[in-house]
Amino acid sequence: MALKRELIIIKPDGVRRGLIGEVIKRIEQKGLKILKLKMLKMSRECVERLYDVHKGKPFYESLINFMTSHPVVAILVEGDEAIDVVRTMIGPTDGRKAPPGTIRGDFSTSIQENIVHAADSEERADYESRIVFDPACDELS
Ligand code: FUP
Repeated sequence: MALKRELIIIKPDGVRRGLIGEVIKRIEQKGLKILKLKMLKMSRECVERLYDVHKGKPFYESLINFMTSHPVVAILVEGDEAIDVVRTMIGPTDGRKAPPGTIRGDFSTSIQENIVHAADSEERADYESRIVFDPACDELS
């Protein structure tokens, strides 16, 4: 058993569309343990840190604007191989290609507005958790 921690963010579209409960239900139903959970409105600077690897890409500005447009919900979970388990549950980035049964496959037809973000490694989960659970990153606090 390889116990790992994964960071999930319910993106502005997921929150606006009333899918917070649906995403949390799926996390709990799967058997992942929720360690931390927080609603926040991310500052631009913190979203830029979150998406540092995408800086300079054509979709970067649009992505930053979208992620700062509305509150999000950050969820830190723990479970056996949690990174792989969560990435499988959410499906591929493009909601149009994500298979039914995945969160993106069931609720999105967009690449950007695809309901959830999840870190792609343990290192990134740790890095991203520090950002989203930092009170300084939350414009609601
Ligand atoms: P994922 O790890 O599945 O969330 O996807 P990526 O890290 O590849 O993408 C990060 C964010 O950039 C996602 F919100 C989707 C967005 N994106 C675009 O908007 N356009 C693209 O062409 C690729 C990614």
